[in-house]
Amino acid sequence: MRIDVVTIFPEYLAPLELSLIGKARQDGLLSLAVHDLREFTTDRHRTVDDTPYGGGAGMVMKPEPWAQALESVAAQPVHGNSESVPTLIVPSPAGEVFNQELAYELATEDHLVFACGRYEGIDERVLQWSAERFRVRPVSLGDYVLNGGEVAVLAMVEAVGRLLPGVIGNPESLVEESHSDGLLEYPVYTKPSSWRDRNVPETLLSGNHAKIARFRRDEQLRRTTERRPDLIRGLNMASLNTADIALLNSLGIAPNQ
Ligand code: 6GU
Repeated sequence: MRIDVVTIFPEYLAPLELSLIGKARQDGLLSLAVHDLREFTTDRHRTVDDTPYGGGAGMVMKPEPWAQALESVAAQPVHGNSESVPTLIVPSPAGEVFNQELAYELATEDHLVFACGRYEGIDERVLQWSAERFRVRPVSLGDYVLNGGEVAVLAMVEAVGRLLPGVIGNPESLVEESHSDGLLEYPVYTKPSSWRDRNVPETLLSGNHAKIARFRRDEQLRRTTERRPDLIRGLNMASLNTADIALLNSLGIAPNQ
């Protein structure tokens, strides 16, 4: 996969050289480039913003530097596939909400471009114009406001990058993590089995693998009911077995049908 990030703060993306994503880049599993939007300005002051038409607070990012930057990254060939349409992700609190399902979808793409807005946002015409060469997706991390898209890009690139083939040594660890089956992850414990008068749940020491699997599943359902009732409401009934439904009933939840 190729990823391009356009930003006025390239240094903000430095952590993408570290850890799992940094290693994936070194190993050639991910080709990632960060571009300074100001490199695509032509005036002496390298201006990227201006006042909003219609008035109001703050500044708006000017269209022309964005058009130059996006044309430049779209023109760079992506190894393996010259036919595919790159996806332009525009981080914005006004976007669709990013989740694990979207991370899986984006992980199948050949070329992702992230356009980091600052100030009050990017001139809307850039998004319309971009639709001619990109699949454009405004994406939000959740219902709160960041100062710009850079921190959101760090989160999204990590969530997508770890799903690329070969990035995580043991792909089994992707199977049982939070959100992979619509539920939160079960709690985990390690040695010692007794620590400051707190014991690891007995079942986990039993060696009975069927009982352990049931215990963990119950804990997932309990935790998700407590912390994320919205996820329980959204569960696909076909993913629940008789024991799951019994546990949910014991928590006072009668799954639909
Ligand atoms: Cl993706 N961008 C910005 N600027 N603020 C946000 C966000 C994104 N997601 C939540 N808040």
